[in-house]
Amino acid sequence: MHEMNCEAIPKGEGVLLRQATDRFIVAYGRRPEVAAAAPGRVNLIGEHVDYCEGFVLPVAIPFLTVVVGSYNNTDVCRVITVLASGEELEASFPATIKAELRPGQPEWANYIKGVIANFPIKVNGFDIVVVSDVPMGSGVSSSAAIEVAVFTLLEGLTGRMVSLVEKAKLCQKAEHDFPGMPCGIMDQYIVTMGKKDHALLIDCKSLEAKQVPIKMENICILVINSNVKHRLTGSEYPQRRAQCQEAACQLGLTSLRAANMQDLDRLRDLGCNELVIRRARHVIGEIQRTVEAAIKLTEKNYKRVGELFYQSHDSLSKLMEVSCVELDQIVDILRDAPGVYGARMTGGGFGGCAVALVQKSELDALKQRILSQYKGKPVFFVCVPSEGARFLKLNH
Ligand code: GAF
Repeated sequence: MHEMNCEAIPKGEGVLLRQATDRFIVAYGRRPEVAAAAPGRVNLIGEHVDYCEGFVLPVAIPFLTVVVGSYNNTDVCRVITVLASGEELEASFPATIKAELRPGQPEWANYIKGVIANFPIKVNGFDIVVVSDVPMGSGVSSSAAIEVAVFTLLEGLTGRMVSLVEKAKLCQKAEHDFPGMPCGIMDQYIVTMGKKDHALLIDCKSLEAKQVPIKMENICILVINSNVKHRLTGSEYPQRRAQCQEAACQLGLTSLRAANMQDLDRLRDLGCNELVIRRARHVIGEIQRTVEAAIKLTEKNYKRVGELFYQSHDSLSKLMEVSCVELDQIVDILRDAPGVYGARMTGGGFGGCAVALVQKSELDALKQRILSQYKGKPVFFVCVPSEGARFLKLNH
C-alpha cells in the first residue's frame, strides 16, 4: 500500500477526456465541440541554458492536461479547472478586445488569459473545462502544458492554425506577460513538439531541433519527485537569467551561447563579479555537456551520459545555486548505487524532481533505497518519452 502511494501513474488520454467532457456537459448543459491535450516534460540535460540560447535535451511525458470547450455566443470566457485532488476552481473574464485583458486574480487563470491575449486573432466568448494529471509545482512544466493545451483548443475553435515554433513562442510570451515568469523556450517547445520514443535536442538559438532516439531496452529514466514544491515566479529565476545576461553583455555578446571557458578569464580581467562568473561557468559547461549527451545517448554510451548527469547536477548545485538540500540528497543517495548511470535535478530547480538514468533490472531496488534513505516523501514515475500537443477526437 505504502509503495503504491509512491508511484505516480498517468491516467491516460481517454480517462482525462471523459472526465472533462462529463464535467462540461453537467456545467454547461451541452457537449463540447473541440478537445485538445498537451503533456508535461522532463529535461534530461541542458538546465538553465535555454534563456542563454543554449542546447537542451527534454522529453514529453504521458502526464497530460486536457481541455474541452466550445463557443458560448456571449462576450464572456468561462473556465472550470478540475485539480487532481478533485477540487474545482472557476473563473470568468470578458472576451473583449485583447488589449483589455490584464493579469490579475485568480493567479491560475493568468496562464489562460495570457494565451488568449497572445492568440493571433480575437477570440469570442467560450466555455472550457480543464483537467490535468501533470504534477503541479514539481518542475515538470504543468504551466506550459496548460498554455499549449489552451492554445491548441483555440486553434480548433477559431480555425486559425499557427506553425509549431510560432505556437511555442506565443505560449512563452503568454507566460512572460501574464504570470510574469521570464522563462526560456524549452518547456513550450517540447510540450508542443515532443516525439514518442525520442528526446529533442533543441537549439534555443535557431529554434531547430534534432530527434534523439531513446531505446528503453535495458535502461530506464526514473523520475523522483522530492515533493518540495518549487515556485519560479519569485525573484531567484529572473535573477539567474539577469546574471547570465550581464556576463554576456560584459563580453560584448548577445548571449552566452557563443562564450567559451577562456572567456571566464576575460570576465575576471574586466572586473566582473565572481557570482556572475560562476553562473557563466555553469552555462558554458552545461551547453557542452548537453551536446555531448545527445551524441552519447544515440551511441547508447550510458556510462558517459550518466557522468554528464552528475556533472550537470554539481554545476547546478554549486555554480548556478538552483538546487536544494532535498534534491542534493536524492542525487547523493543514487551516487555509486548499483545500477545507476547518473542522476541530476531537472527543471527550474528550488525543489521539484530529480531524473536518473538507471538499469531496468535495478529499478525496484533503487526505489527501495531512496524510500529508506530520503528524509522526505518521494513519488516516482518512469519517464516514457511521449508525443507533444494534439487534438483529441470527441464522440458526438
Ligand atoms: C523552467 C523554465 F521555464 C525553462 O525555460 C528553463 O529555463 C528551466 O526552468 C531550466 O532549465 O522550467
